[in-house]
Amino acid sequence: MAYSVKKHIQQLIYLLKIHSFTDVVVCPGSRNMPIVESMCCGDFNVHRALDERSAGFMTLGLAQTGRKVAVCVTSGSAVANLLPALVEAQYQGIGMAVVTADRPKEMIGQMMGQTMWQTSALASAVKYSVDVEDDETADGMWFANREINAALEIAYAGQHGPVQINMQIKEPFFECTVEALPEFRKISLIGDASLFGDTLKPLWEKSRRPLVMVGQNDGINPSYIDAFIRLGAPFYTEVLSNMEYFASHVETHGRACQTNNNRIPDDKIEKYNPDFVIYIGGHIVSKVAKAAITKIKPQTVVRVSKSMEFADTFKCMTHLYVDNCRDVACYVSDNGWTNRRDVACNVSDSVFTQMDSTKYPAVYSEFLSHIAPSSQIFLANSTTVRAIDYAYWNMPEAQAKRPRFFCNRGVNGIEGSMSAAIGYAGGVGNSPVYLVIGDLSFFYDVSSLWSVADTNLRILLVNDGKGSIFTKLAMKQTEAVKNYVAESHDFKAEGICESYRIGYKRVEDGDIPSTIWEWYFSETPGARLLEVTM
Ligand SMILES: Cc1ncc(C[n+]2csc(CCOP(=O)(O)OP(=O)(O)O)c2C)c(N)n1
Repeated sequence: MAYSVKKHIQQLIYLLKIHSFTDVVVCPGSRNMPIVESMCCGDFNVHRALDERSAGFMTLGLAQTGRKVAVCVTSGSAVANLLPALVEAQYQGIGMAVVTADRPKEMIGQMMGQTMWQTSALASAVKYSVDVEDDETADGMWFANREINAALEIAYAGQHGPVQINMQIKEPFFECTVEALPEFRKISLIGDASLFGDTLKPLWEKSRRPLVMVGQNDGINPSYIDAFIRLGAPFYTEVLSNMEYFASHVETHGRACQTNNNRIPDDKIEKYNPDFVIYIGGHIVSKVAKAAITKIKPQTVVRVSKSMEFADTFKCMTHLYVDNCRDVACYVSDNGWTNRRDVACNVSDSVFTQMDSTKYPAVYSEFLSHIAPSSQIFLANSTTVRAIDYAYWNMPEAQAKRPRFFCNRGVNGIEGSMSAAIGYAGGVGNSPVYLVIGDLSFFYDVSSLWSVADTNLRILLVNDGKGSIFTKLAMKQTEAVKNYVAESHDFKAEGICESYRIGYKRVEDGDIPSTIWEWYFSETPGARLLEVTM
């Protein structure tokens, strides 16, 4: 007996073992044969059943003895026969892994034997379901690893319940000749207090170059930030991390939130070469920062998240910690994690260099130099959020003003940036709200201006006559790209502003007179738009 040659089956068996599954219940079949044979040499207690309905209930009974159990069935109606036991397990809160063998998805509905849509068949009864393709490319293996890890952890998180792992298996699939399983990555879902408790402390103590990365922050539990500051590690932050703005919350724990003097810029992460990364918050905008961590593959990568989604942004997460919104700052001092300010001070001096002031048009840094303290600034996606981020980190005076940044960064759409800013402006009454936006994002969302008249929204429209991001990517600049991808145009916003009764002025970048900025920032309430063309 030996393991299947199929890599996704090897991953499945390895991960079942490393997630402490001790028992498997197996049913007869052809498509699931390589899984069953691999399970038989995987050091599990193997139980057999003929009828899948009964196998489901046997699994439930075994699970009630406190063991972690998987059931494995072949494709087709075999899968549907598990449903009664899964519904029972769901309502009793009993965890288990349901492994269903399947044909590749292009075969479903093609009059092939024993095929049907197997994940939708069980969808109502499982907590989580993953459809693993028989794909041995790096991306295919990453997907299988991440998703099998997720399923096996989610089954036992919160209210326990069944999870489905649907294994698509291409022909030929009977070859089982692998004597020893290779190792695969384990991702652990860590619970309450383990973040600063026994699980990670030894890894932290061993680490030589820790790094805390903060993504979009619109409600990170501030006590985490306080805890990380106390730990003294360097930070990677962006404007959307809003660290300076949220300083006041953190100060309640007795220290100012200043991470900017301890910040590693994205292009220096590779040189710093972190071995322990904590990633908290939403999206990180910088592709350079993300690619650096993916390349380095630090030994420990902890994602602190509000959801149980296995967001493996860097493809090397080792622990997922779900924040349950408690005050955690005390854990750090109580559990005596070593402060790593030693590393922090050394690296930040050696990696900091002046930024290239010509990388983006001057309008972005000019805008930041004029803002009032605590300004509320909405950024559109694409170039805008990157350019403002770049300018901000080169401007200590802007950081000191502690602005708050917003951006539709959940899925990066360009369609509602202005709508969101108008909604916010409508909610805060007379205080000015700022929106920096590119031309496609602006023209896309013009209908939102219907409601702008009652607000004090100040729009800075950077109109470069195209989706300029597409001229910076590695795509060939053909006529088709120019017209239908970058959507080149020569439209201006003047007529639109007249229709919606928005104060309007237009200037060329590089020569924005101070009187124009005075007009744009003036305290007289009312919506206005400054269009900067280039
Ligand atoms: C709803 C939606 N459609 C399409 C896209 C793809 N997209 C990303 S950036 C971009 C161009 C944005 O152009 P603009 O707002 O002028 O910003 P620039 O990069 O030129 O500063 C497009 C179309 C998207 N993100 N969201």
